[in-house]
Parts: sequence; C-alpha cells; structure tokens
Amino acid sequence: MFRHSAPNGQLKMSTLSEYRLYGIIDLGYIDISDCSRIAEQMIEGGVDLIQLRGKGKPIDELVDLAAEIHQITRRSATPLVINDHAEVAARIPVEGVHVGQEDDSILVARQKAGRDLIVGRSTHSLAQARVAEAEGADYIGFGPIFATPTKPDYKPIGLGDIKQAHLDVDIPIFCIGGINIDNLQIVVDAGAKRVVMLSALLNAHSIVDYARCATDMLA
Ligand code: TZP
Ligand code: MG
Repeated sequence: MFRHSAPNGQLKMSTLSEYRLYGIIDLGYIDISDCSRIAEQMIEGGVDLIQLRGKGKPIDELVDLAAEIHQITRRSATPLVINDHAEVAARIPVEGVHVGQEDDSILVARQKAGRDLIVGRSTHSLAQARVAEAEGADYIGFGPIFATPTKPDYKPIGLGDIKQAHLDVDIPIFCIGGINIDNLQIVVDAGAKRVVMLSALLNAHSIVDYARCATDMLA
C-alpha cells in the first residue's frame, strides 16, 4: 500500500495496481519551460502517475524541475517518479524513482533516496520481469511492445508475452513502447491492464483529451 498526503491534510491511500495510465514528461520531447503546463494537462486528463525523464540533464537541473513539477502533482496526490536518478529523490520529496536494467539496483536506488518510496524497474523479457519482482520492485515497465522513436535501439518484444507476464508477476505491470490511442485496444486485448504513453501524449494536439480517451479505454 502506498500512502501519501494530499495538501488538504487528507491521507489518500491508493495501491499502485489501481493506476492505469502512466505519463512521462521527457525533456527530449519538450522544453523545460513547458513541463508544469504539461503536468497540469496530464493530471486534468486523468493520468495516474507521472515520470520526469531527463536523459543527459545535470542533476541540479532535474532537482529544480522535480521541485517545480512536484508543486503541481502533489495538489492532486499524483505520484511523481524520477527516472534514473534516485539522488533527486533524496533532495525532493517525490514519490518514486524508476531504474532501468543498466541503472542502479532496486536496493541501491532505495539507499540513495534514503527513504521508503516507489521504485519501478524497466524490463524487456519475462525473465527480467520475474527478477525485478524478486528484487523488490514496486512495479515494472514491460516492453518496448512496439518499435518506438523514443528508444530506437531497443528491439520490440511484441504482444505475445503480455498475458504470461501477468501470470508470472504479481506487482503492477505497465506495458510501454510505441503505445498510442490507435493501438491501445490491441494491447489491452493482449492482456495489458496498464500502459505508459510518452510520445503519443506529448505530441497530442490536446494532452487532456488524449489522456481522457486512453483512460476510458483502460477503465
Ligand atoms: N522504455 C521502454 S520503451 C520506452 C521506454 C522509456 C519509450 C516509451 O516511449 P513511447 O514514446 O511511448 O514509445
Ligand atoms: Mg534508466
């Protein structure tokens, strides 16, 4: 159970498994000056969980940005997760960190953050999914399902293992990679309950409408 306080003092209790749509604010797609507005639009559209991804950005810059975005996400008690850099979570009270296969272990990420928080892991196979659960991840990303310009070097794993992943692993699974409104239904039909959308959301004409459509399809 993940517990966090809404600013009105009420304790909001949610399980990660209730979340359906995970949005990523990726600085490779948008300008730093747009981050707060995009976070607001994601929340208005019903995005359940937001990640800040800033590949190659200096830690101090990510710390400042995380603080700014957290002012927004905390109002609706939407968890904010920092990609790669648990040290940001040691300085800003964000709700989580996300680590890939080549990043810190789950344990090291928790140690660097210095407190109990959500730790997610990227996985690209059933074997990696099982290991991530055994290592104590709170959720996994599973993919890339489809080829994606966001991670052009990664070979897509396709739809075939999604059902088995849900049988093998008890922690929440967020399917990721090339997912958009046009292919979401086949991802759901393949067994997905939760998805990450990055470029599809950030490139949407209306992030609010796009996210609402996706959350309806995942309901
Ligand atoms: N990890 C696996 S695929 C991926 C990440 C970060 C990229 C997802 O981005 P998009 O634009 O939704 O394909
Ligand atoms: Mg990473």
